[in-house]
Amino acid sequence: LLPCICLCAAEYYLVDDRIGLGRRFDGIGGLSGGGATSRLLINYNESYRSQILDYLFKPNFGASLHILKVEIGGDAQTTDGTEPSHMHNENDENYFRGYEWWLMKEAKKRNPDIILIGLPWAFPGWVGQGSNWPYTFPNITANYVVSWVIGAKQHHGLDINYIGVCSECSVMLYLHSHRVRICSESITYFCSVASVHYPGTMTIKEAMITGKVLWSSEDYSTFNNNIGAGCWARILNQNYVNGRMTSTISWNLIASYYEDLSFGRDGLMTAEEPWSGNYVVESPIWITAHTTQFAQPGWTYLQTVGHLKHGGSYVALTDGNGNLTIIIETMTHDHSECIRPSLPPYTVSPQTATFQLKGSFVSVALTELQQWYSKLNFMNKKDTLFQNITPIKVSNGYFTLQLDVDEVYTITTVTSGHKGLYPDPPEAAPFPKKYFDDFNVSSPPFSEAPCFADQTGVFEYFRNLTDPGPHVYTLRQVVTQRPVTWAYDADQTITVIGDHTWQNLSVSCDVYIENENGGVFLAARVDQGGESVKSAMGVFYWVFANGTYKVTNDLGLSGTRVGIWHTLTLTVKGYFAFGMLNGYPLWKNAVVLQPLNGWAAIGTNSFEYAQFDNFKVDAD
Ligand code: 147
Ligand code: CA
Repeated sequence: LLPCICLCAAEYYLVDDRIGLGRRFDGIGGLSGGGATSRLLINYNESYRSQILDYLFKPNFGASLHILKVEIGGDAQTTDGTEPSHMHNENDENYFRGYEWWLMKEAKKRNPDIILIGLPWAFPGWVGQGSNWPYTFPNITANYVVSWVIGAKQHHGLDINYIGVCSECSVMLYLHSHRVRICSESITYFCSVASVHYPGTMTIKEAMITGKVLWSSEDYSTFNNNIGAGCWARILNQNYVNGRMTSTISWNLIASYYEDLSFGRDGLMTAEEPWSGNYVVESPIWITAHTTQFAQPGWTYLQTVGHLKHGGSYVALTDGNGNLTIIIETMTHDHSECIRPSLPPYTVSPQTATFQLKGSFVSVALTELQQWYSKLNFMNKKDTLFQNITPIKVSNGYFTLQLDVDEVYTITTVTSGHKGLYPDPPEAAPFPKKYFDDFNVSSPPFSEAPCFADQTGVFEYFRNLTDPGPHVYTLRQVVTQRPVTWAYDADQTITVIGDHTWQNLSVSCDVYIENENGGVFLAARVDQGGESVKSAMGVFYWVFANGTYKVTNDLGLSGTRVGIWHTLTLTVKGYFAFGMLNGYPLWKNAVVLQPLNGWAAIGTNSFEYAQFDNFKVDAD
């Protein structure tokens, strides 16, 4: 034994493969969707957009993720917005909507080995054939999901590695157990993989006993500051140590949605300002790198993994060809709580840990190991994030670490680790106060117009071939039936844009009602979206096909007609609002006591077709 000269507690840990190995490591991933969590990412200019993608997916650069899981859009609100379906209607098929195809291709470009997973959260209404149930007609649902997988291959050359095969099960569980049952019951089956959501590092006994491959296929969902990083570091290790889960996937991949929507900034990094180009490589990215850059799917955990005597945990993995990676975390309770489930109390204190390599890892040639180090600070001190520090000396198979609290160490034979760095992106800046979009794009790269974040319904670029001229290129709401979903969608469609702090502004838009009994609105100070879009307040200026209009404070309540274009203008200033129709005042001095701020928005009275053009904002 080595002499122990320090006064602090010193403990020994074995890293040994003589007793056989543990489970296969299946990788670390991020989840785009569930829903619309990558909405703003696509609107970044190059080269910021590529830089962000490199921080996420490029091997030996940043998070270097092994897995990308995406939502199969279902035209429905699934947390931070709606994602478009590849089949809005029974006879419709289009594999160029939304941004998940693009994201998968960008991920593949950077890492051809990345594992792709698709899972639906919700379905277009027709899939339920009148019921709010995706498996009243299981064949329809199955065909719908299979079409997506085939479309991925045919139109994008993408091989989807895993799909929610029992999508009915997952959907049933989403519908029934969402936020209601305890986490251990929310199980989805991916082929031969049993996956749990937010398991709190614990697993169900049955999964341990049967030896079934077990994943935490949705986890994290924590604000991406250092506590979020602490949560992520702890669960990346302990999902295996405590739960024998061999894959952990972060909801979400990247916080690329307006921060005032549900679960703002619960992503591994933040990119919520395409208009400024600002993005933030948050600490969870570097926590991810501690594992992803030094162990790949197909590596195997050793059986010698566990808890440290004075708090924290360690895992060890090998590629079976002599490579060894050990990841150690010492996250304290209060600095590593995740959003859910609650974390039972425990203590962590500074400690000395001596690791003894045994079995195939004792090699006379092995005199040092690469060392990557992070320390999360919580008192205005600078963090150390993923720093390549002096290799650690190994003598006779032993090495010793002085561990403080809230640290992560990777000790490894792998020498390809690298901390990627781009020049700082532009400074953060608010959404422009003056904004205009005429939607005149003849072959748009994405179906959505920049920065509009659909909260119910789907708003797409549209080419109106019957228009005599001024409104050929428009934005059209295309969901005409309530989707099969978790009931978060409003009864009206709505897409929001801008700055949630906007108070006094004028917003104007040409509108075209298509439905005989239809109506559309233009709104300001829309205070809520995401899961609470139904209860959004604001100033809503409605016009209807029968010529009536109204002004309401919420989504629930002119001379306008179906089939012709009108220009609506809504101005809110202090406690008053007024509205114009086709450039003439229609109503004025509507008193607005609250809300005092919020986004601008457009939408429709029901799930109905309608078009919008020349959207314009002028905010103070
Ligand atoms: C997840 C959703 O699947 C995501 O789309 C997103 O809404 C996320 C936000 O935290 O929540 O759903 C949950 C899954 C499991 C639990 C709660 C929410 N749970 O175990 O309590
Ligand atoms: Ca236009």
